[in-house]
Amino acid sequence: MGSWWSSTSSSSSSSSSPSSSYHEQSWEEAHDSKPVPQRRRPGEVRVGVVGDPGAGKSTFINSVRGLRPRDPGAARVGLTHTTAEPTEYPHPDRPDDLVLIDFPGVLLRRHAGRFGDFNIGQYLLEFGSYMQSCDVFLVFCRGRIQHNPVSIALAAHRMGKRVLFVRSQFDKDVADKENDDPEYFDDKCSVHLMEELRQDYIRVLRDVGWPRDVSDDEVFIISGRLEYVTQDMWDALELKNAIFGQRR
Ligand SMILES: Nc1nc2c(ncn2[C@@H]2O[C@H](COP(=O)(O)OP(=O)(O)O)[C@@H](O)[C@H]2O)c(=O)[nH]1
Ligand SMILES: [Mg+2]
Repeated sequence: MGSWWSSTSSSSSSSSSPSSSYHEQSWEEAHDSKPVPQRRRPGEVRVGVVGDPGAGKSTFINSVRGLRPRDPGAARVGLTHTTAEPTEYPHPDRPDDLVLIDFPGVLLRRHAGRFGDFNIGQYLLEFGSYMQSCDVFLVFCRGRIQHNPVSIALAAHRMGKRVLFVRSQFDKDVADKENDDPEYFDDKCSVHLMEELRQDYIRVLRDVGWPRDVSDDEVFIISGRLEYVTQDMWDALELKNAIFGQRR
């Protein structure tokens, strides 16, 4: 049985470069892409943060650094702003050897003279080298994991990188649940919801044919806002520890 993305890619295999799929355009072919990563320092661990625009990547990076969006040195966040180029931020507790890299969200661009939806080949053409410089990826999504973040995650996996999945904006999930099913919280709390969403997430990844079993401790359910990250709400502490504990 073909996996979800192999059937997706074969259906798009008639498209021509540069809109060719990931399977036609390997990252090696694309590795003269711009921009180029900063020079790697000895022993440095590089954590790439990828995913949908608006998933909360920049917000989370700011929060790990103890910054609010408008603080000096903070990554720009917002409902319309999207990061245009990979941007490196030193981890506050290991500024010399741990770097968080805020990647642009999925691209929705006109290219090759036609309207283009997200194209992993194009993404790798632009950011493949930068991705190659990372040791581990945090794949962010808001809500259920979707096609585009899985495509980026798969590309990272095929580069031999570690991949961790982050479902962000869980505070909004809780508010939605309160609205949709108020009785749920009569005898349950947000931690129950968190575990349900984690199992659902793992099930979706299995169903789409993710190449290996994903374990509970590879899926993090968080809110990336500063107050939740500083108070270690939900999986914030586990995620911070996972980042901090990464080795090359
Ligand atoms: N409620 C809530 N809002 C969030 C969270 N993370 C990000 N946001 C908001 O979502 C929007 C997009 O966030 P941003 O960090 O710019 O997303 P990015 O494109 O993935 O970098 C901003 O308005 C943030 O304030 C979260 O965990 N909870
Ligand atoms: Mg951003």
